[in-house]
Amino acid sequence: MDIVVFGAGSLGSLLGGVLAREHDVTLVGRDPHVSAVRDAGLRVEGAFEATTTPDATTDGTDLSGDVALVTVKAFDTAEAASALATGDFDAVCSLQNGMGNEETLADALDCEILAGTATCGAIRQAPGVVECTGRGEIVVGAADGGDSPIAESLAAAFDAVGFDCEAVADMPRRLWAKLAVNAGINAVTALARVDNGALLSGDANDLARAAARETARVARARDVSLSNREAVARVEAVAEGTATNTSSMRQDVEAERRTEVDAINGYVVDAACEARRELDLDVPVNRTLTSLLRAWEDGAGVRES
Ligand code: NAD
Ligand code: KPL
Repeated sequence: MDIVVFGAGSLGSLLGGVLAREHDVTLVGRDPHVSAVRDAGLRVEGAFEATTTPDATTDGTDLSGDVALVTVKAFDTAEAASALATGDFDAVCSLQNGMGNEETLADALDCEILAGTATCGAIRQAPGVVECTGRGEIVVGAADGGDSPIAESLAAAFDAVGFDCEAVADMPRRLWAKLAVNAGINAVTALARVDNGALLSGDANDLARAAARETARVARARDVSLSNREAVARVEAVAEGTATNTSSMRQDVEAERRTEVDAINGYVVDAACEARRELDLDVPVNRTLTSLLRAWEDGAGVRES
C-alpha cells in the first residue's frame, strides 16, 4: 500500500516506521526529525524494534497515495487538511485523539474520510528515533459508520507489519467511547500531575468517573449508545492497563506545550450546549476541567486565540 503519514511526531513516526517494513511510506514532518530520517533512517525502539527508511518531507502539499494517515495534534488538523487537499488520495484517516477531526478533514477533502483509534504508546526520543512504549490496538472504519473496503485494506496493511488492527462498522460509537476514556483520564492526570493509575482510587477516581459519565450522557443525547456504566468501566480498565503511564496531556503540560483539551473535554462541553436546547444537559466536571486547562495554557503562553 502507498501510505502518507501526515504528522511525523511520536505516533506518526511509530506507525510510519513500522509500516515502512512492508509498504511505501512518506512521512510529513518537521526538521530536525525529517533530516535525521533522510540521513540515517527511522529507528523504532522498544516493541517493533527496527530501523526503516521511509521517504520523509517537510512539505505536505501535492502528495498522493492510497491512504493518508493524519497524526498531528487536533489543533493542527485544519492546516493538515489544507495541505492534503492539494494532493490525491483514495482515503484520509484520522488516528488522533479527541473529536471533530474527521469533520475538519471532510470540510477540506473530497476523498473518503476514515476515523481510527490507536492505543499504542509512542514517544519520539530524538531526531530519527521513536520509542514504542506499548503495542496497543488500532481500530479503523468509515468516519460515519458502515462498511468500508478501504478501511479493510488499511487494517490488513497494519496487520501485515504486526499491529493488532481491526476494521469496524461502528466507528462513531468507538470514537465516543474513546472520548469518554480521554475525558476521564487526560485532564485529571495533567492537572494533578499523576500517573494514570492514580485514577483508580480517591478524589481523582471520583473526578474521572464523573467526567466519563457526563461524556456518555452527551453521547446518548447524540443517539450514540454508550451507557454510564460502560464509560466508567472503560476509564477504569485503561487506567489499570496503563497505570504507570504518563498521559499525553500530562506530558504536554509538563513540557509546557499546548494540550488537546479543546478536542476532548471542551468538545463534551460544546456538544452538551448544543443538546441543551432540548434536554437539561449540564456537564460541570468537563466544564471545570476545560476552564482549568485553558487557564493553564493562557498562563503558559501556549494557547492561540
Ligand atoms: P506529536 O506532537 O508528537 O506529533 C505531531 C507532529 O506533527 C509534530 O511533530 C508536529 O511537528 C507535526 N506537524 C504538525 N503540523 C504539521 C505540518 N503542517 N507539517 C508537518 N508536520 C506537522 O503528537 P503525538 O503524540 O504523536 O500525537 C498525535 C495524535 O495522536 C494526537 O491526537 C494524540 O492524542 C494521538 N495519539 C498519540 C499517541 C501516542 O502514543 N503518542 C497514542 C494514541 C493517540
Ligand atoms: O490516550 C491516552 C492518552 O494519554 O492520550 C490514554 C489512553 C489515556 C493513555 O494514556
